[in-house]
Amino acid sequence: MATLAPTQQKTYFDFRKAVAENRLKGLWQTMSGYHWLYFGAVLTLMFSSLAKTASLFLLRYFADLVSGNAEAVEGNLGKTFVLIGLAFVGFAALEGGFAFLSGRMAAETAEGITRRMRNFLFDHIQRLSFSYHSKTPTGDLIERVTSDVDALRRFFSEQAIGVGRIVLLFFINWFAILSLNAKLGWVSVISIPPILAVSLWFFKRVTKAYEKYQEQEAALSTTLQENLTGVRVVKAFARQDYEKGKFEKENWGKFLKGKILLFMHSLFWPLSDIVLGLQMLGGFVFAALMVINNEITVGTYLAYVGLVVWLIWPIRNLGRLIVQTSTGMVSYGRLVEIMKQEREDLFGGSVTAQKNIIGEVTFEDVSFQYSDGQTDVLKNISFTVKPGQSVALIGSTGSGKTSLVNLLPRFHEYTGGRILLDGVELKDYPRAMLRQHIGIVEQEPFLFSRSIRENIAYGVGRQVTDEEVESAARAASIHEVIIGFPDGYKTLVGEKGVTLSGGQKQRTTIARTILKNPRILILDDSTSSVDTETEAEIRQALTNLMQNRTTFIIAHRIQSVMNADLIVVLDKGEIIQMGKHADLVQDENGMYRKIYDIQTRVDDELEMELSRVGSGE
Ligand code: TTP
Ligand code: MG
Repeated sequence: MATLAPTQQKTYFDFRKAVAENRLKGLWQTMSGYHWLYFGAVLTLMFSSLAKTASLFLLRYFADLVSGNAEAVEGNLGKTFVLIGLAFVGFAALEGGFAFLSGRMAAETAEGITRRMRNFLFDHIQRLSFSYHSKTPTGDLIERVTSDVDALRRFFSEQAIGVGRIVLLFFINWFAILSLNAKLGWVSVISIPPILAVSLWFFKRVTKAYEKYQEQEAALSTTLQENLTGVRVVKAFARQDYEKGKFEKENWGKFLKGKILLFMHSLFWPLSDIVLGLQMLGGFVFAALMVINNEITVGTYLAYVGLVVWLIWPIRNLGRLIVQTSTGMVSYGRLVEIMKQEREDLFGGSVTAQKNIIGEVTFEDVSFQYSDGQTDVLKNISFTVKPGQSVALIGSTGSGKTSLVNLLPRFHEYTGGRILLDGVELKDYPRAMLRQHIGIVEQEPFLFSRSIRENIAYGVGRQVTDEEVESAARAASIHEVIIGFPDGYKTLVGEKGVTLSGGQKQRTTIARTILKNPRILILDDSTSSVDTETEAEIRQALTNLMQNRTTFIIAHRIQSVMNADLIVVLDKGEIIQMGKHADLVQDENGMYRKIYDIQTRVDDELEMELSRVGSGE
């Protein structure tokens, strides 16, 4: 008995813990484990800024020395000059060195957090429910995991650290100016409160605009992704122009929303630059007047000029940063939306892995409705399959056959009645356990862009030998096709490798299911895309496979279902007939008989046609 515990389950930091209502708080929690590194980045940044400020004080001393307002060290002017020169070089080295360290640590923080987040999101997304995936566009998800995570990375590497830098630079330099002269200190910050207020107001507007922009970008990438996925349909229906128009429309939308953003920026920056420029100029004039009035020395003036540049710089950038931060916040919000999604519970359920699954399946008055649906797609379904027996589902398209079998592995939860497996309700089985024991050959076969061997061995979850893979392929009558390829089982499937036909794909997925060796087998239209000869071969393979397994067969051809132990005829989600082939064909007015008649007639005509061609008539 295989164990349920996932063997290589790696645990990532659970970002679902970091989805506080307050985005700032959530971001702080998102940094969990990186707080110290981030602190280190801020600290080294502070040292770097201090070195810069110190060099400006050195400049002040130098100017005062030259203008006779300060004393030389030990009265020795030459020695003092040498010392000043050395100190300048030293401060510059410290400033650069610490700035480098700070940048490294910030990048490390940002890359670390976002790498962890991408891993988490990938894992999280594949654990979300079927219904979530069926209603969420793939392009939108891709956009979030790539572009939004990247916006967040920029936030951590540039903006989060930028806030630290700006606050530090501002206060260090402001205190330095205050220590030079208190009056100068206050004059140089007059314009800051209004600038801050305008920045905050602007921040709110830009956040909204950026949210719209990002949504539009997601719409654009969904359009692109759908177009690429459905490229065959587009070409077959010659709808390139229509698709082009659709893409252009979304692209135009993105252009407009981008323009709004740009316009807001182009309004704000010049305005704030003018105000800050005036502020700086006013400060210079004010300080110059103080020099003339002998209130401060020339050295102090020079130091002030240097310091004020580094006081204005952070203010100027604070506005920019506040705005850029809004993009990080929006992206964070978009990621939180995914993180908040409920995961499918794979391991919850009272049945333990030790339980032996025999394979008796009972439907008791089961009804089912899709979570986003309006009506029941299954109604009053009741029947029992004994262990090892086969039940065939037949019925017109859309009658609910696929929906019915998808309830067994709990892809969806039935909404009424009960389904019992070996007498225990399905809801008591952990989903992972059910899926381990149920093998499905899907209606639309899907192969990964990997080797054929990997595709066949996919569902087993253990090392398999070449012989095992081969015998599964033989049973699915695909072995001959595979060894016909130059690389045999190592042949890649998909974009970089061979393109398999629909029937070949289907048989490969049958081989995959044979190798998995499940207790319960679901064959959803498994012979739909193959010719009659191959169909017969596959049917033989499937008959071997079905032995001693409870099997659900969905098929359109009577020949595929007539040997089943129980045939269920579905119509609009309800069972309209049920029984064995021999009994069902007796009912002249039944749907089964109608299908039977049509198919035998078509088959007979086909046979006659073929024999006529064969005999050269
Ligand atoms: P299916 O169960 O897919 O019908 P089917 O398998 O019998 O049809 P086919 O032979 O073509 O494979 O669908 C039953 C109904 O459920 C149909 O009206 C569409 C609806 N439906 C949803 O509403 N949401 C879904 O996700 C699916 C798959 C179907
Ligand atoms: Mg179907």
